[in-house]
Amino acid sequence: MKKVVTFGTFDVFHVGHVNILERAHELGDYLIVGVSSDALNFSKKGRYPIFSQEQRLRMVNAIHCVDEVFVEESLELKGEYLQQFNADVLVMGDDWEGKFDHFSKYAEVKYLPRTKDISTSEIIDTIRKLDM
Ligand code: C2G
Repeated sequence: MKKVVTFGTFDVFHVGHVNILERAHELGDYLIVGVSSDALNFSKKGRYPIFSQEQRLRMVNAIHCVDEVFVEESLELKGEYLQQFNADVLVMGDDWEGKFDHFSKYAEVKYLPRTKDISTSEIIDTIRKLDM
């Protein structure tokens, strides 16, 4: 069985997230998703996600092509996670192109094109600007 692992925050879940999860699943038989913890997000972006890690884990886990989810506590632990899950493929969006090549000793590293014209930060901005 070919195992695929991917990572992300998946905050304010949108169709770009669905697209990458479906394409990641197509690269193997079993898709495992590491969902960034609230603390990891705070350390990276200086703010907490809109949805808590429990909610984000539940939403990602509810997607039909996702077989398993876990909490990603640190960006640096990717090698450990890949070994722990016996991963064959690591999938990331191409906004991370080249950043995780050194994990190719644990799994084949593939970067998939991002879906154009949609992002969590743009959605948050649009909602903020709504005149309600
Ligand atoms: N994505 C995409 N198209 C978009 C938006 C996001 O393909 N329009 C992809 C990203 O490339 C990523 C996944 O969806 O592979 C999750 O996106 P984010 O939640 O923004 O993830 P990020 O905060 O970049 O991940 O180890 C990585 C960390 O977990 C952070």
